[in-house]
Amino acid sequence: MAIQWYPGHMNSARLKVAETMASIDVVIELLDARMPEASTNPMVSDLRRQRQRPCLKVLNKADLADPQVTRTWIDHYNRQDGVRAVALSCRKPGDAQRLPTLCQELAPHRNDNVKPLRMLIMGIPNVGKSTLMNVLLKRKIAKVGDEPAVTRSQQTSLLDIRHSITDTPGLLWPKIAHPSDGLMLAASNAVGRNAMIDEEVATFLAALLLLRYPALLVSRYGLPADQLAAIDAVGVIDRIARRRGLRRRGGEADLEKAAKVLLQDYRDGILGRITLETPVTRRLMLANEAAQAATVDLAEEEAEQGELASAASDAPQETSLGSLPAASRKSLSR
Ligand SMILES: Nc1nc2c(ncn2[C@@H]2O[C@H](COP(=O)(O)OP(=O)(O)OP(=O)(O)O)[C@@H](O)[C@H]2O)c(=O)[nH]1
Ligand SMILES: [Mg+2]
Repeated sequence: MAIQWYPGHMNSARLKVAETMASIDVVIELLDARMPEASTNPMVSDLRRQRQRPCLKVLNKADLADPQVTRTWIDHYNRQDGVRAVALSCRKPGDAQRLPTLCQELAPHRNDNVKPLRMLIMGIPNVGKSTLMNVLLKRKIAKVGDEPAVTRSQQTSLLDIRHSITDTPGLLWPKIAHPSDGLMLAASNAVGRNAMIDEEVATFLAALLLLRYPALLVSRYGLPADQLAAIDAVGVIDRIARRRGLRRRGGEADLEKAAKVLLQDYRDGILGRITLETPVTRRLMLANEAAQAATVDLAEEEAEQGELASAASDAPQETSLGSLPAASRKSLSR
């Protein structure tokens, strides 16, 4: 089931941001360094392009992400025309202090006491926007918390006489196009609890970790390194349940509790530094989805032609692919 979460307050927040966009100079688009593209809200570029506002992409929570992959992402973005990207961790306050200078470079005309530089922080829920605001201001003015939708309204403060900064509520978008993006967002705690099923998200995460970070599963949960090929994602969760003694009343493994353990360990960085997507896996995912969509289109076209042909003919014994019911053809062509 595709994950979607767009509660009413996000729609009001989007309208408010559209209004504020008229009176700011630079957007700081906060992305999650563990999944930069999955955490890219398409509404951010739509909103800022309507007002032609420049944007600094900031890959936050870099302390939790795989440093080698973060470098690849930064190179990837900085090769794109008109894009400037940096990685940082709000856990290292010094990191954030270079942002005003970087933003200033994107809006050189706003550089004096009469025209202070006005920065707007945007991004998905729980990515660290309010934390960044507090770090830049060097005092706690915005409420933060490790759950999505903590901030419910915009808040603007002066950094100094030359810079102002606005924090905004986290925004997702009405239809998350790629199912794996929804799962990555949910795994990283950007989606409300009622919009996801922990076991489903943890199974997705376990499959990804088996593929890309098996050594971290071995060291944290004692998975047998020499038998990993025989363990699947559900097997990982089952193993966590047994190792932690998580059992239901009847004695069987409590997979629901084990799923929560895996998700929390990943979110807290206890498993190690993990990035869920790279520029290469992203390209492959998009190519796979396009190929699947093309197969379905082709099958539907064939179905239509088959129906036309059979309507035009009285021959009862037609056996081509086109004569099968659409649903069977879809599963055959996959
Ligand atoms: N490890 C790590 N945690 C961070 C970082 N930045 C923020 N956090 C944590 O992420 C959680 C969410 O932070 P917030 O600042 O409330 O996130 P937000 O984007 O304002 O969230 P909403 O207001 O819900 O949209 C908090 O637990 C922060 O401590 C970071 O760079 N590294
Ligand atoms: Mg916030």
